[in-house]
Amino acid sequence: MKKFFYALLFMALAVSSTAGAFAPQKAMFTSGGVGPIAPISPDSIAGLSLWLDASDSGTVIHSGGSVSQWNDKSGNANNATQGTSGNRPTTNTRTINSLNVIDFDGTNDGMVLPSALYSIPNGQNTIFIVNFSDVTAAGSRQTLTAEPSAFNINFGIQYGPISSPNYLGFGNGQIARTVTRDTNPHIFALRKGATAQLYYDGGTPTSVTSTNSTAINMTLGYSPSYGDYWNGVFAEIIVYNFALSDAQMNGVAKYLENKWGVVWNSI
Ligand SMILES: [Ca+2]
Ligand SMILES: [Ca+2]
Repeated sequence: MKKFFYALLFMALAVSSTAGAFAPQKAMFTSGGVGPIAPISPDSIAGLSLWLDASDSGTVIHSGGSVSQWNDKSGNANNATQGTSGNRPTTNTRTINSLNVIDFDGTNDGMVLPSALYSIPNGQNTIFIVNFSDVTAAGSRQTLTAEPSAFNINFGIQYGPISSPNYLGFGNGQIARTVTRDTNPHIFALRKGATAQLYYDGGTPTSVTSTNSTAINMTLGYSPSYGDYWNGVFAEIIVYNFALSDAQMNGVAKYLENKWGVVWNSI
């Protein structure tokens, strides 16, 4: 009987070690080991700090399509808001994969996130952003942004030229990678542990040593110091307060892939 117990224990340990350092998701066992990646719902992983989902109409508060508040589904009520009517993005006019997205005009549209999130850049975190850019020309555009001080962006993902190439950037040039701009929706992701890794539709990241600092602001679609207004749409934004495992990254990305018809190359 004892032998049988140890055999079971060994099997359980073997299964959990192949699934990575974090608790495996239930759905991961449905493939029977190595196989297709199962989607992971964002809120099934502890440490979810922000979850904005444009396809969930109950979370988008608007008047005539003008969005004053985009409610956080993480359970933390970290809702994005915009008090000035001319600066509000638009809902119910555009879609990705037949699902509603929020349209930012590239001129003055942006949303503000609450101070409860300001500590997130001061440690480990993971960000996913499903978006579509209307512009392929040069010009820096902000997705999710935070500043530790004015004119010093330390968190989030920029899209634009740092000098001449198009790039995805994290921080003030802390990560800059050349990407080919196109007319497809994409998944931008950042995983910040001991190193900060920037992903463009998954695959091989661009990495730098992480630095930490508390933010004085956090915004969606623009930088309070620089402007850099996003011209295009946001579909979904997910932020965790720790660095996800590879398996967790791939699982959350699979959820986004299935939903929005975007592509994620497994990491
Ligand atoms: Ca506007
Ligand atoms: Ca536009």
